[in-house]
Amino acid sequence: MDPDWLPFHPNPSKPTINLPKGAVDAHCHVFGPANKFPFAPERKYTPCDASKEKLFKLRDFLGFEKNVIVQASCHGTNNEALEDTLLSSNDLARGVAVVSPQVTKADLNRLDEAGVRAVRFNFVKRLVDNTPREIFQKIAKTIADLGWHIVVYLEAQDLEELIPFLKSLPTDIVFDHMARPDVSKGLDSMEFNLFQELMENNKFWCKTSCPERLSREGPEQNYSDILPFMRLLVENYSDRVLWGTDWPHPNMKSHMPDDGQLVNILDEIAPTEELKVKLLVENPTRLYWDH
Ligand code: 0GY
Repeated sequence: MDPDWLPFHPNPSKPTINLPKGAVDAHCHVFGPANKFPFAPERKYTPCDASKEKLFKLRDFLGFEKNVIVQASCHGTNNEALEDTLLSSNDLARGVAVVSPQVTKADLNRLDEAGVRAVRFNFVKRLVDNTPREIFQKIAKTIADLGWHIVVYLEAQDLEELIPFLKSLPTDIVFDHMARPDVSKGLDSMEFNLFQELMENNKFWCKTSCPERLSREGPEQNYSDILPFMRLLVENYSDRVLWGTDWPHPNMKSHMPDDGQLVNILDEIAPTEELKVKLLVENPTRLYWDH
């Protein structure tokens, strides 16, 4: 692993809030193990191993029932670790894959069978090389036939330029981590207003996740500066929001979050039982299991 890599928390605290039955951690990853599922040669970072066994143990410990596992850039377009995890999950996991334009119908059908329901388009420059839009368009067209959707990872400053492209895609779109708002610009920034305008359109969903990446205040202040962003989206778009731990928290440099603390934050951003059920159960179930 990279010399400055921060491994996931060795013993997170037990959440003090109760999660609703059937709760889904809708954004997490598996890494390797590298001796079985090597990382991609084109990767921008080399993480620690984060196995399916550790992920399932954390799921149970935190009180979740299911996972949505997102293919991370360090595995490139080789989805074998993801597929292996889905197949050993007892139908308790679904996947978001990353595929190349050469992907065959047979590959897609096999991934679908294993539990993949989406592809991810990554626009974060520190994580991936640029992919021409025509290639994403081609992939989008192919996966739309399967009833899959598209998950996009981008940063707030790149949103405006990408809007026409995102609107042109033929499936629902899910934004990772609220499209990474800049907390220092406040709730009323041009970028966050644009993002909310997009969210008015039923085609768009978002994950109200990753306070640990977006907060400037950090865990000592319970990430309080980013919580108003999360809560606003949960309250205003309650039928199209998802939540995830982001375990094992790749590329965190400032600190490694305690997953139990991240779960407790749900009480701040989804303060009623009704909002929690939508965010953690109904929405992810509709998108990943009812399809
Ligand atoms: C996340 C965030 C990050 C990494 C990746 O695919 C990835 O490598 O998504 C990040 O570094 O911000 O969602 O895991």
